[in-house]
Amino acid sequence: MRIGRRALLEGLAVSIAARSSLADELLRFGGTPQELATPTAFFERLLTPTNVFFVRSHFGAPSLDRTRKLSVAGEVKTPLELDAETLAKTFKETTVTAVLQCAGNGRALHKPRVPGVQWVHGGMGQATFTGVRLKDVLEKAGIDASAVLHVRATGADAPPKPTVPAFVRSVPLARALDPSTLIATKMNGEPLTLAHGAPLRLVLPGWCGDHWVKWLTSLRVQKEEADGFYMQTAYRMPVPGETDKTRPATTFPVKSIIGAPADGAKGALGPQHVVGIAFSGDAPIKQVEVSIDGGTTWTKAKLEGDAGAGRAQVFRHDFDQKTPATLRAMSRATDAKGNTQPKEPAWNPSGYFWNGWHEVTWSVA
Ligand SMILES: Nc1nc2c(c(=O)[nH]1)N[C@H]1C(S)=C(S)[C@@H](COP(=O)(O)O)O[C@H]1N2
Ligand SMILES: [Mo]
Repeated sequence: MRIGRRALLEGLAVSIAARSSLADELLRFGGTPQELATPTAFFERLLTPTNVFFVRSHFGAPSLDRTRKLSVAGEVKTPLELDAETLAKTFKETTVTAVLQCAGNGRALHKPRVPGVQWVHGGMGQATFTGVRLKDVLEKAGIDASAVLHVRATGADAPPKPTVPAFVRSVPLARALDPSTLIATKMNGEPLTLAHGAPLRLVLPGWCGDHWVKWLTSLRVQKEEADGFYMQTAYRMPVPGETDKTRPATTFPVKSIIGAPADGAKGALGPQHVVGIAFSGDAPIKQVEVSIDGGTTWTKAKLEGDAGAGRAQVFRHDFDQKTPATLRAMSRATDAKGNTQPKEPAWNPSGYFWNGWHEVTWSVA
């Protein structure tokens, strides 16, 4: 079955070679190079290398233009036109470590199946993002921070034909003014690659990837949420208790993924190391529990890395296996607000935010 094959592919243990920006290790969906998954094997470390970092671009990248200007306009006192160089000279540089995750990551695991990119676990990664605070840029342009406003963002990528809607998004002003929201110029310490939005992209730690507009060309402060398919139809979740009402998908839920051992691996007797990453868009991770008896008993794993909302930590659970066996490990994370990864996440019509317990099976002899 296709899900099985995908899961297997995403889980394959691959060695990382320093290669071009779009590494061979990335796992391709369909025929386009713009839906590329990070192999699960990379989720045993804090930072996902850029050359295996998942890519999701609806229409493909525009040309690479590191001097492309970003305009800041709308309900502002002084409209601005800035390129990456001016931005870096004018505003203070900041770095955040954050998970970038597609809202549809895990879609292949929702039951019943939902059409769309069939991500298993690889529609995500964690990187450091460096740039300037969106807040500083908006304040320089002059905004009324007390008004109910939205910041509409567009990128330089164009739809394949005029009848296809452009990728236009907006974020509420309050989120735009959050100190963690950046206009990034660098990822993992290097200038942004074209696939990841060079020269400028939005970064919104804790919120799903569709808000992280790449190849940024325009920011417009306006009274309404942005119009158009990508804001009004796609990337929305049902509002609980209200029929036919939806709201934009924003904060991704608590989740953990086991990066090693790989599902289906064959290993040696002796020390076994279950390693993965855990994160929540809503709050720092409080604990990750691992079960090696099918969910009957759970042990707290060791956590590594700094805790923070929208930020992944590594978890580890070691045990010793003296006799040949087929082993199974399950992980479940809980965040500081008490949200716990469910065994079976709630289904939704677009197949967003799958965050069920992760399980791997391997054998030792
Ligand atoms: N301009 C533009 N920005 C975009 C997209 C796009 O198609 N065009 N895709 C979005 C989606 S749905 C996701 S999940 C992230 C993926 O970011 P990445 O390709 O750097 O991993 O970019 C977002 N930003
Ligand atoms: Mo996405």
